[in-house]
This record gives sequence, structure tokens and C-alpha cells, in this order.
Amino acid sequence: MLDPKLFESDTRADWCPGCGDFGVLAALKDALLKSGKQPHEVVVVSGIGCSSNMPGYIRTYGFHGLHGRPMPVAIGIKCANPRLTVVAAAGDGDEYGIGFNHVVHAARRNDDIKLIVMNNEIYGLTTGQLSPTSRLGQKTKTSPEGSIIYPIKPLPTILGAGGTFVARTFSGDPKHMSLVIQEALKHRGFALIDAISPCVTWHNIYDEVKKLFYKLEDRGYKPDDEQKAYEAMNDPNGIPIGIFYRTEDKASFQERLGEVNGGRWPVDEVKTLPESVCRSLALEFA
Ligand SMILES: Cc1ncc(C[n+]2csc(CCOP(=O)(O)OP(=O)(O)O)c2C)c(N)n1
Ligand SMILES: [Mg+2]
Repeated sequence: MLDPKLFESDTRADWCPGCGDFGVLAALKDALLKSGKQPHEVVVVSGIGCSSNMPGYIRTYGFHGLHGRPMPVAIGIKCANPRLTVVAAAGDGDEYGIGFNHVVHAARRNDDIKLIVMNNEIYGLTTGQLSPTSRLGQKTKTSPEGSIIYPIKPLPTILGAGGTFVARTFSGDPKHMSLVIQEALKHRGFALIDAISPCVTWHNIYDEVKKLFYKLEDRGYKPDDEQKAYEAMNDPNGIPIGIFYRTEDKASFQERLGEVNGGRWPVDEVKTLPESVCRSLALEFA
């Protein structure tokens, strides 16, 4: 029998009542439980933002880091101890703005990190400023007349960077979100889960998303074709959720690191990596 309280933290989440992040937290706990993980096998790494308070609210190892920097920390943890399941969880400002470079390169390397971006199209913690996913015309504290900047499209960008698992979910459907996270946990390498997680205080898009979202799998969609994935991501008439693209054909960076280390992997033997490999790693992460 699975213990539903296994991943319960002693700390109560202090997000605003109705915040989408509660749905993401519930889905993540459920997915870890159903994937048969134990708390000591998991690390949740975050940046800065309302959403980035996540590690405090879940009973796993955790690292609440700097704004935009969950990925370098997560990658370091995974390289040092590949037996750990490493989940990075942060907001759209954190991961699609100040820290997006790390995400692009994690996709390129296929680092074995599962990244959940709680996308509310706003800076929540700092009380309602424009974020990289804010829409053209969106009124925020820093765009009182409406934004004049086009939003970033993180999913096609990450697919183009070499992403091997690219998905979108909605916190209004935590059951579906849990299923997508369970698939990400099984994936060989980097997984991006864009979690639409509305901010009820500064940019409440709940009703709109509820009207427009649909599940890709309900339309017979199969996530094995890159071109079709681009098309699906760019649907102008609705908000598709589910897995857009997935391939298990590429080894993760950490798997390849193990290979160059003569198959001696993981952990203490990192020290024995050939000097040439250490040099290229130092350059890559400098
Ligand atoms: C280096 C740095 N720059 C700016 C900030 C201020 N800051 C804190 S949270 C945040 C944005 C948070 O937005 P998001 O990542 O979308 O998270 P949310 O609060 O919406 O969940 C910013 C700009 C900071 N803490 N550190
Ligand atoms: Mg945000």
C-alpha cells in the first residue's frame, strides 16, 4: 500500500489561496509516490519566486538556490550522484528569463533533469511585473499601458535546442499533470514540463485556460514526430496539454559521462575521469 503522506512536508505552503502552484505540488507528490520513489532518492532544486518555494513544501532533499540558477545546481547534483532523481522546479521569470540559457544548454546536452516550470505569465513574488511569457498587450506593473514585447515560446525553443521530452500541463488538472510527470521521471534525460499555473492575484487566467485547453492524447496525437510537435505547440485556436515530443534514442549527458569514465559510475569515481574530459567539462560549465 502506498503511503499518501510519504512526501508530505511539515511546512504548510503559504501561496495565495487558489494559486495554481498547489496543483503542481499535489501532482509532483503524487507522481513521485506512484513512481515508487522514496524521499531520500529525490532532490528538488529551485530558484527564486513564489513557485521556487517548492522544496520547502515537499519531503525530499531540497535546494532553494539563486534566481535563474536551479539548472546548474541540479546538473551538479546529478553528475555527482546519478542515483538521485533530480527535479528542478521554478517559475517562468526564473527559467524562461534570467536562467533560460541554462535550460537551452541542458536540453542540448540532454542532462538527466526533470524541469517543471510553473508558468503564470508574470513575476508573482515581486508583485506583478512583466515576465518573458507575458502577452503582447498584457497590463502589468511594469507595462501599465500593455506590454509591447512579444512573449517567448519556450516549448518550440527547447525542442529546437535538442529537447528529448517536451510537455505542457495545467494545474487545473493535477491528475493529468501527475501522469505527465510520471512519464518524465521514466524518461532518459532532460524533460521540460511547462506547467500552466495561474496566479490568482496578479494575472488570473484560470477561466480562459479552462475554456481553451484540451488533451493531445484525446485527439489521437502521438509524440514521436518533431514536425508535428511544432505544429501542435503552435495551435492558434486552443491550448493543448500533454507530451508534444519524446525520444528515448539519445543518451543523457550523465550516461555519456559514465561511459568516458570507463563505465565506472557513479559517485566517488568521478575523480578518476581522464584529464581531457575534466578540461572539456570545466569549459562547458564555466
Ligand atoms: C538576481 C536577481 N534578480 C532579481 C531578483 C528579484 N526577483 C525575485 S523573484 C523574481 C521573479 C519571479 O517570477 P517567477 O520566476 O515567474 O516566479 P513566480 O513568483 O511567478 O512564481 C524576481 C525578478 C532576484 N531575487 N535575484
Ligand atoms: Mg511567474
